[in-house]
Amino acid sequence: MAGSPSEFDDHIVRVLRHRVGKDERAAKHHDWYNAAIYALRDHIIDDWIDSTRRTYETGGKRVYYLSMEFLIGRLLRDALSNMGMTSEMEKALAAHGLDLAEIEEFEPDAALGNGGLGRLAACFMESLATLDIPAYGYGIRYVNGMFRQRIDDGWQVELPETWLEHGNPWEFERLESSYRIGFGGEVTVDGDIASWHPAEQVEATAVDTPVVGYKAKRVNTLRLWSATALDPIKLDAFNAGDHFGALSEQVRADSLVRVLYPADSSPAGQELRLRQEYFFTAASVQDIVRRHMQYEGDIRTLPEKASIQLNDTHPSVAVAELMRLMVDVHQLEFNEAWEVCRKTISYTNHTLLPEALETWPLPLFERLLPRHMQIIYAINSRILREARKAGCDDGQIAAISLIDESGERRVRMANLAFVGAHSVNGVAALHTELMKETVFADLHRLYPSRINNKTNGVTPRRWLQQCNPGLTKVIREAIGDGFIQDAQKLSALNELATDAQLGERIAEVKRANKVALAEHLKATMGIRLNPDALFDVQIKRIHEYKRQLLNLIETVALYDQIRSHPERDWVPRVKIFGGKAASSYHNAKLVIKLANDIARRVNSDPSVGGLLKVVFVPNYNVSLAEKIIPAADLSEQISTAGMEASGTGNMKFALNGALTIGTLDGANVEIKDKVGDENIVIFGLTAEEVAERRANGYDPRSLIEGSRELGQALSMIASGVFSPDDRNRYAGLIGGLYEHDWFMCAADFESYAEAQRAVDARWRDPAAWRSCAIRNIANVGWFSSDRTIAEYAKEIWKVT
Ligand code: B1N
Repeated sequence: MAGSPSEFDDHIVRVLRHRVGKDERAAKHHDWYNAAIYALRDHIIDDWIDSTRRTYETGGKRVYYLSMEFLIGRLLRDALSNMGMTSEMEKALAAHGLDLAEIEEFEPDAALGNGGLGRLAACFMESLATLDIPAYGYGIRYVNGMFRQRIDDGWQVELPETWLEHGNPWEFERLESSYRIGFGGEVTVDGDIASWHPAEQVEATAVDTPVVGYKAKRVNTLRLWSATALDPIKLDAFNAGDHFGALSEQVRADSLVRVLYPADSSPAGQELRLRQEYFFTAASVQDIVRRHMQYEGDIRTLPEKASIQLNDTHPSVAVAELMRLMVDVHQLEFNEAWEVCRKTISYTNHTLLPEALETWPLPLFERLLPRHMQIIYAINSRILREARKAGCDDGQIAAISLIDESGERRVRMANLAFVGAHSVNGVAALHTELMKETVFADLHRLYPSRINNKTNGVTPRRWLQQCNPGLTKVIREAIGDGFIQDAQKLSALNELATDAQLGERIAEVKRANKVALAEHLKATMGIRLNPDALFDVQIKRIHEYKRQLLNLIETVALYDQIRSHPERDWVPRVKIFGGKAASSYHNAKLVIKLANDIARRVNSDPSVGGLLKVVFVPNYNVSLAEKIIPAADLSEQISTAGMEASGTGNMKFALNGALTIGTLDGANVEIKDKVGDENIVIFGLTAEEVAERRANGYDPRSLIEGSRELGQALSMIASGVFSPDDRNRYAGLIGGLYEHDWFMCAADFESYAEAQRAVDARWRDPAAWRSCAIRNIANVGWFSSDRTIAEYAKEIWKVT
């Protein structure tokens, strides 16, 4: 209570004084923010040290999650909530006239990731701690994470995000955990011992962040590497007057951890990216091996004590680095080392888009990592011999090879990860089946038991309890709070699916969340939204395969219909879009401009009378997702079937009571199985049908010409109705649909539009809509990342 300072309040005030250096009267909000985190951190540290000690004492196996991205977002609410200290903090701050929600807004998002892959890594870290599994996340401490998106006149502009500007109260630099990372140079051989003499070296230093599990059962470590030059300033050069040259090594080191490549589901391709990948992977593998040798003293027992999970191919050079350490440093015989390597490493694939599979030009790889190149050749000759023995023909051998010989020779990182791992998993059932049939077909024939499925999940703590306290309260009152720890307990709601009172309470919470979002968008964008309209949301990276364009075309068709038939009983809709485009992705950026052009026209057209509003929310990130998802009525998951490996936003929306309109793609297929056909709106071609159409000649032009609604919407866009200032702006984008339409917008349009009208019909029956929302919440508990991680633990890592 205000006025009777609790122990925690005293603690915060002490911290404010002694660590932040302010007294209560002088302290600004930002000082209180720091003090609050430092004070909370003190509690976390005790649990952290306990967890670490427990792992050492029990000598258990540790899981190492290597990921180029960790999209963790803000940590304060998450840590408070999992520590069970939220209300204590609220009271302590209130005693000083401060509001926790307001203080929370001072925390920048740790946006060390692009999208789903990075956010998955963050959910996994939370679930690992919650399940009491000793685990380390390993990645890069990017100084500039994901860029900030500004919308200027409808166009995306990228600005650097300086999340570390005011320091980071969550992190601990570990100077004692530093490793030298080499690049270039040459390899010498003495007897049968090879040694690599790099031409350049930088130092990788660990920076640790605690990851708190639910009820603080365990606190694990997220270890991110920063880079420094071995010789930060060359004094002789400096004294000789070469002031820039004297600092050049530090500049080179800085560049390694400067930026996150803003490419999602596409390869970055530059030398700096390969350097980043090797930098963090080598530091992590050396750290793992050092820890193992310190406690076990024998590298051959590594698989009993360590499981290394590769999050996509970005860290797949780990296979060669681990082999190098075992063979060159610990002098294991190659075959024995290969056994150890395979038993330790496992690999997750996140995309089958052919353009997204990482390969590196062989000359570049060899110049940067000459010893690793030799090791890769040695692995390749073993694998190809095995393949010959198994009866593979030349075509199959070429597909299995770690070197792509079809053009300029390139190293295939996915093949390297596949052969170096004992487990290769996909992220949803459909995706895993497609892995076996397409990209990995030949490797799968050679190693038929290696591919397995681990359908993605999301943490119910962040994506229900913390982002939607209103809904959490209603559910708790209905079925108790066991669902926070075991999300499958949400199924108890099934019995209440037609309970009018519960339906009403959930609808009230949804409305309150919509009002809160509308207020936020009013304050940040100046737009006015009707909270009683259907909030229809598509938030995710902008990518042609995700088909924001299909949604926009349908929006235009709807706009046209409303204008022509204003007397009809239209369901008022708010179309919400958000997402970033890779800076070099022309069409994705054009889609953002189109969304904004359509919004400007539609929102100012009096003839639609507020029945339709279009909003493009700038700078979509984790914190915005936490505000938008609880306010959504309809979740757009409309990728071309076969192209979205899983999706995880789809799970978050359903968990918050939104209905899904979606294709049979990625995890949508499994969501449909769990919630039931009646509680999801499915449309469009199946993955099989898409493949078949592509194979047998697909003619979008005749389809477009055969559909009045589609043809009209397209010609409105193409002819400049939404871009009077530049009538040709969209001619190329729309023209492409007539010519090839690789993503099958034309093929799916009719079915999508029809599905949208079915959504309208359902919306008109509030009782039916509410029970459908309840059934979604009740049946998506399986998509908890706790379930996913439990499967990895049991079937891949063999940890309990
Ligand atoms: O990984 C997510 C999935 O839910 C999504 O369907 C999938 O698109 C996403 C290169 C990627 N796949 N590939 C990437 C990210 C960054 C990069 O540089 C590829 N992201 C995904 C989680 O499984």
